[in-house]
Amino acid sequence: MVFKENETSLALPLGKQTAYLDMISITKEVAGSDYYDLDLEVSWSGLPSKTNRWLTVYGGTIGGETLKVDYWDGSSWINVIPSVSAGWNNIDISGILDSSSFIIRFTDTTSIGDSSQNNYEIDTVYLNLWN
Ligand SMILES: [Ca+2]
Ligand SMILES: [Ca+2]
Repeated sequence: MVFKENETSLALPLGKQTAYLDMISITKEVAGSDYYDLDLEVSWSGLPSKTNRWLTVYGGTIGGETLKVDYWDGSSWINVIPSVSAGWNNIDISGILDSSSFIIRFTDTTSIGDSSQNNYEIDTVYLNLWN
């Protein structure tokens, strides 16, 4: 998308021939259809109230692009795992989980312009709750 401002001129005293030309080009870049973006949500409901609350993610082969986990605090997404690694990822969410439901999402780090597809293996995701 290109916007171009029209040529403008300014009336000057007799004998002077000066024209002012302005052209502004604004280019809006739109991502093509060949970019890769991950946004996978997982939710729990009917959770019991327990003293200890942990989120566990077991990763298999993790692609080169960083995989993150965010949780939903009721109004926005807050990061809880900055970079999921292969093997066990155990996160204490005792100070986060305070209701009977919990929603997380897996996201990658680059969406617009990412033409390189990555694969992630997540073997299990669970909440460990106990007193
Ligand atoms: Ca991506
Ligand atoms: Ca990628």
